Amino acid sequence: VDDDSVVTLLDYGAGNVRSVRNAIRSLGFDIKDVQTPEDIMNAKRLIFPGVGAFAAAMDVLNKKEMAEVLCAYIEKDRPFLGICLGLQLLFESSEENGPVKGLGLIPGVVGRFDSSNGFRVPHIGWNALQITEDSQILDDIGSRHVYFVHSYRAMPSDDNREWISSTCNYGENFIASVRRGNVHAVQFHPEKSGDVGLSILRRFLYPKCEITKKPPVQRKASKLAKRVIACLDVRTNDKGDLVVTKGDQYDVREHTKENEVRNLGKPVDLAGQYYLDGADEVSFLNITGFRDFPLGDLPMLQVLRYTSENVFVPLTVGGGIRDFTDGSGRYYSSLEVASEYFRSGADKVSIGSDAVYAAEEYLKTGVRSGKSSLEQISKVYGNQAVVVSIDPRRVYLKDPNDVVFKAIRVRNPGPNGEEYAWYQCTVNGGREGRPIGAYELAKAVEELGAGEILLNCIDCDGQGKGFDIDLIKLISDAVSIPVIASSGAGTVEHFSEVFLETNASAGLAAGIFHRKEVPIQSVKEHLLKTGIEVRM
Ligand code: 1PR
Repeated sequence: VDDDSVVTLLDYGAGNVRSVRNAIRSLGFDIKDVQTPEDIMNAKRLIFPGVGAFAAAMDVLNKKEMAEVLCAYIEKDRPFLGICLGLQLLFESSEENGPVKGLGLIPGVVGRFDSSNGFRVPHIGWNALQITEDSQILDDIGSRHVYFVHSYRAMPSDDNREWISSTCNYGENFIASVRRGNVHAVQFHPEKSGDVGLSILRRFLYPKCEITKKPPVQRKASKLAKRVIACLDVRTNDKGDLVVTKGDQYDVREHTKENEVRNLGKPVDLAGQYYLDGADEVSFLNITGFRDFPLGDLPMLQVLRYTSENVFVPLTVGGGIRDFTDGSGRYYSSLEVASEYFRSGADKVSIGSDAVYAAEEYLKTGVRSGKSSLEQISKVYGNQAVVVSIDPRRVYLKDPNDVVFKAIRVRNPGPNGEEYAWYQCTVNGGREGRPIGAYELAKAVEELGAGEILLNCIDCDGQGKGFDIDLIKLISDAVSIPVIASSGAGTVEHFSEVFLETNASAGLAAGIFHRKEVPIQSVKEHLLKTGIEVRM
């Protein structure tokens, strides 16, 4: 293979870099993996997509005797692109489980975002950048948004000013990218930032390429954009095909004589279409995962692999993440199940039923056992990689003191004029109610390590009458991690309503997108007109 079309990739095996590989390949390059320190020195161009925790990454670099070589490579001004942790490691040290010493090429300490000022940590989502004049790889992007997911950040100072090529504001101005000569590093994820991200990678790989688009005029202030997420509920139909389905209040069967599972399309095709339509994220929920073991469900892994080849925004997958013993007695931990999902292209996993059991146990004992799937996966892959999906059902009450769970006054009274309700969590796709409320669950899973909450509502699912604003307000005010509002979207106004009246970070919909009733672009245009920042 011609050296000119090869990218050397420093992947030390701590997580999923499949999407970086896919993005590089989509730009016409082959990949050579670093096996030895010499491979770094011989690289024509080196990409370092740091994943996992700072200390673990430094440990691997030191053990493999790559830290010194990497510093030498960078000091020689050879073409380098660090991504996310690949930027942070260039600094002197990090406070992540530390202080831990870094490569020390850039003055400064990497610290945690301060969540006390009302900004949710992790910082997940799309932001525009303030770009300095001399950014080179960012020359195409202007005020367009890029995708971040991180809890730690490096701050600008007089000592590192000459390195900074862009900053981003998230409660404070932090370093979004650095550049010196041929050395670049970005805190955000170009491989997950749609066509903008691909154009950044392209400019790194082809430094002499012309600017493809005239960047739009720089806006004054940019906030974290509200995300619009397309969700695909996936299951095998009675013919054995994996299909995208959609329920009414979780009932996915047609009410005809055949009683078939509703079939709204093919998962990979629809996901690809939603990416092109401007979805900020795509979620797959394997809705029968609670009874079918997902690693036996190879088509779902295949769906992720194929999707991640062409979809360059974050992918979440949920369903069946739990410990499991198969027919032959082989035991699989939930961590193995999640790892397989990550290896196949998922950026986040979503846990439903198993998180309910974990929260119940935690509230009963008051002890974080560390054994739940939620705790184990977030320990290894980080909080930002773990979503908890809540499937609550409204239970109306005359008197809020009738239950021990958090009950609230609801805007639409119940069938017998009840003015209050609590939101009972369910497991197994809504089939079984559990003795825990959505409020109690949300707070517990945040403490157990969830990085985000996907908040459904069985009563609203598939109804097209709008999100459950009471529930979403309750939960998004109760936790400091991002909350995705889900269930009930029927019009573009439902999205502005949920963002204006609650602290939700994202709005998710399924039915209206599958049935092509409301295009994603219309939702975004409406939000923009309403003064809500979105990625266009
Ligand atoms: O319990 O860890 O195996 O996870 C199972 C996952 O599958 C959970 O995330 C659960 O929400 C989901 N699930 C299980 N059964 C169903 C079902 O519909 N029968 N789907 C199901 C949940 C809800 C949303 C839906 C929104 C928006 N679907 O994902 O997409 O309500 O719909 P809309 O815009 O059409 O109103 P585990």
